[in-house]
Amino acid sequence: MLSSSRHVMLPCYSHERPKNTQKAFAVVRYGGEEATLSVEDGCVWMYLPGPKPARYECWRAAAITFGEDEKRAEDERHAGLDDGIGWSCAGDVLFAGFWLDDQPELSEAVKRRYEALITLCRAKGFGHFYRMWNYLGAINADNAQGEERYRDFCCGRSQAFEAMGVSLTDLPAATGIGLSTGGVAVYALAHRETSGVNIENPRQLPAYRYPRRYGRRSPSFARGTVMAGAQQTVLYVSGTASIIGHETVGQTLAEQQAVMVENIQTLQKTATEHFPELDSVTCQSLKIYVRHGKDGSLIQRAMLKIFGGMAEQSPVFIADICRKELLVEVEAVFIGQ
Ligand code: 3EB
Repeated sequence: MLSSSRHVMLPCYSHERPKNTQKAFAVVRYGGEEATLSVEDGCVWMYLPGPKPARYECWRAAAITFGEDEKRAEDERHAGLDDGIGWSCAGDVLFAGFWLDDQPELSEAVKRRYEALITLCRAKGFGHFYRMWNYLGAINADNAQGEERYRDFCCGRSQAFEAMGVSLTDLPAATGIGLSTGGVAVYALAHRETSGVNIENPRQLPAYRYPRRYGRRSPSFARGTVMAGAQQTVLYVSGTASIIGHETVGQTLAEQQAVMVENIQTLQKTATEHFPELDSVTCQSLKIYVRHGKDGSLIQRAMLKIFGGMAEQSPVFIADICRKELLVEVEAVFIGQ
């Protein structure tokens, strides 16, 4: 029987602008003043403003099932910029993202852009989202109505998923983090056939069930997604912070780090119940967000020691985090085989 190959996208980080983007679906740059979106030679370029030096995140496809139709992965990428959404796809994987200019209130505009993103991905044949990122300027500031911009954003995102018929248990893993300036940058990894298997952390309430005191609408994301293949299984861990149940725990960096690490480990352990191959994993990458730059190297050293992986693949970003009291948040990609 002909077995068909399956792919996912993986990030590769560099200080230098990636030279060979022949097979890249997207390059996201963090740092600098520019807030732009463009598509060139089949690759989406997204520039997010932030402290320098800049870091580049380059997205390429990796096979998790090596099928007899592997050449499909070598298919020419199709890419474009439609309705303000930059997209690039080949075979079974697609990257798509947009920039939303800053608005006095976010929810309505976020709802419309999210709906447009979901509509476009579905129209291209990639209706399954397995990982998303959300970057918001002034994330902890209040809007004109006195509502925190993160909560305002969460409302529009939640309404969009609901309107598009994405059920709470099918939400992708995600990150929601601040940007130094500007509106909202969103990008997504979508798949032709599967959005993977969602994993929740038994120590944490699912974010989509957070009580009303955290906002009109709960944050829409899963704690993690597993994309399983015959040869490799990838666990995408959402932005993870020092939250137990729905409450922030710990005031110091050390306390928050300990709870956060345990949350990531618990998520991996829970994923292992369904995917034993995740029992022993390689850390493909980490993205470390610290509220205060001075905490960066300490956290990075600790994370590399605990999770392994390469420093180059575990960049630190100085950013505001969606709860004012949170000092650190970490996301991860683990690979088991
Ligand atoms: C939390 O657990 C911390 O709004 O997309 C982590 C990951 C967080 C994603 C999002 C928010 C988001 O609630 C914050």
